[in-house]
This record gives sequence, C-alpha cells and structure tokens, in this order.
Amino acid sequence: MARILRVAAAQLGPNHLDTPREDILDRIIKLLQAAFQKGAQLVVFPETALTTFFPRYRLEDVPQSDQYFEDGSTLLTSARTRPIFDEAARLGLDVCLGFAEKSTEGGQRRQHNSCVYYSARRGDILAKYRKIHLPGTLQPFEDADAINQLEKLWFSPGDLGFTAFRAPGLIPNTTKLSVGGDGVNNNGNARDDSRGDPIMGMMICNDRRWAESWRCYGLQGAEVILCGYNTTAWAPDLCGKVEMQQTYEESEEESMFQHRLVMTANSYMNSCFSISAAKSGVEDGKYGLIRGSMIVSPDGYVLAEAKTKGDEVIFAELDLDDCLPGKSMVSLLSQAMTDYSP
Ligand code: CDT
Repeated sequence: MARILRVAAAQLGPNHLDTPREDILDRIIKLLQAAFQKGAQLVVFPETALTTFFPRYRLEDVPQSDQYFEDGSTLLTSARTRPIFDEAARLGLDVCLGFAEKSTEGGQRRQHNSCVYYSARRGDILAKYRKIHLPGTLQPFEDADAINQLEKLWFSPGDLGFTAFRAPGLIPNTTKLSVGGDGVNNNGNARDDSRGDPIMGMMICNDRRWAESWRCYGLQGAEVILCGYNTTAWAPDLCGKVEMQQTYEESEEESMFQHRLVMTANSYMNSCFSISAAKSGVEDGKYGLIRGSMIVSPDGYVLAEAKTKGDEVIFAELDLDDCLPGKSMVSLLSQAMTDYSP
C-alpha cells in the first residue's frame, strides 16, 4: 500500500530590515492558506523566514538587532510568532519554519540560525535544528561595496546534530506510530525501518552543499529532507569570483545550477525526497537572492519548482515508498560488502 504525503514549499519574496513583523506574519499566513487549498499536509518555509537575511551586515550596522531574534522556547506563545502556529493548528498543517534564535541555555546568551518542525497532530514543536555549516567570513571585506556573509559572527554553530525524527499522524494506517511524547528533538525510533510515520530530517541553506549533512540523515533512513535557504545571487568576493568578472546574470545562473545540482544529486544518492524553500528577490533594495524552491524525488527528478522570485507555493504528492528501491539497494550492497572475504 502506498504511503502518500502531500507537501508544499512556501517560497517567500524579500523581507527588508524595516518590514513590519505584522506584514511578514500576514504573508506567511496567506501562504499557509494557499498550501492548505492545494491539499498540503506539510509546509516548508525558508531560512530566517521572519526577517531580512540580516547576517549580511556587520554587527554595528544593525543596532537594534535583538528585534530579529526569537526565543526558541516561546514560539507557540509569543505574539511575534504565535499567529503562524495558531493558523497551522486551525488548518491541521505541519510546518517547518526557519528563524534566528536567541537562547540562554546554561545562563549564557547564544544565537543560532535555527528551524523548528511543528506537528499539528501533536499541537507542539516536535524537533528543532540549528544550522551547522555557517558560511562566509568572520571579518567583513575591506571593499565597502562587497557583499558579506557574516553568519560566523552572528551565530554559533549548531549543537543539535543531524537528528532524524518521525512526524506522526500524516499517513493513515501506519503500522507503527512511533514518536514518543517527550518534546524537542525526540527522534523516536527513526532508525527503525518498519513501515510507519515519515522519517524527516531538517537542514538549513549551506548545509545542503555538504555530503555529510545528507548522509547523516540518509543513514538514519530519512525519507524527506526539509531545507530553507537564502542564497545570494551575486557575491563575487565571497565566491572568489572577482577576477572572473562574472556578470550578475552569470552569477545568479551558476548559483541556481549549483542549488539544483545539490538538491537533485543528494536526493538521488540518499534515495529520499527533498523540499527546499527559498527566500528570494531583492532584499533591502540591494541584495539579490536566487529563487528555485523545489520538491525533488528519490530518483533525482524535480517534481515541482517555483517560477517566480516572490511569495509562491509549490505542491507535490509524494509516495514515500518510492524511497524503498534505492534504500534497499544500499542495504543489499552493504550486506554484500560485509559478506565479502578476500
Ligand atoms: N544562507 C546561506 O547559507 N547562504 C549560503 C551562501 C554561500 S556563499 C554564496 C549558501 O550556501 O547558499
């Protein structure tokens, strides 16, 4: 019997430093409603969905920066984020949402580039991921016109690992409803290969370019990878392309090519579906971000792709059992290698 999961990526157009939070919440809620109309059960939003991609700025250039951070423990109750989860609960939608997180675990303030998985069935946040691969430089470029990527300054590297988890209540008649009730990053029996709830893994933007992010999830049997991103269309200093004198258009095209390459190749190599959601368009009047939100099959085919650089929902119906041929080929291969004795 097929294990059908209906999913959406909610691409966001640009946010700006001065965009009021109410406007962003309003757009996110409209995207949730559009995804619901298409029949989605799960909606994936971009990295730092609630703000402009502020880590492109130097710390001193963003004096009121605390307003761009959320306390990860109050997402469901804070007026700054609650409307998203209230609407998701009302519509019965699971949501993956990227945001800049501030925490005071152990009495020390830390900042992370994070995302959470909200389960409508559970009415709670089921898992949290903190970005591990923080790209860019620690120091801004000397050239005042260069585009910076200063995530290493703004955030600490993620400390939650790549922890797969099962999302309950999405597939009818699972033989095993698996996830227990003990909260964030409960990865249940994600290593159990019995048929059951979908096995999910979350990563954020630059993580998708590194084989180990995917492989950590692949080895836990992940069936759907969720990945929000903000990928600059033009950053010659950052990409070591100053000498090449690439045009904006050439740079954007190359960036799109590489995004498609990592999403399709890694989905194929790990025999999993992937859903990537962009923040796209020009932020703060100057900083272009690529489009390309896409849903990819375990065979590496693009099932749906955004056509615009603005707010847009893409949708696909997945049969999670399509992951099985590739995954069982891997286990046959590893069995053959274990059996091999020269
Ligand atoms: N947000 C983020 O991780 N962006 C990086 C930019 C890399 S430098 C062009 C990315 O991998 O898309």
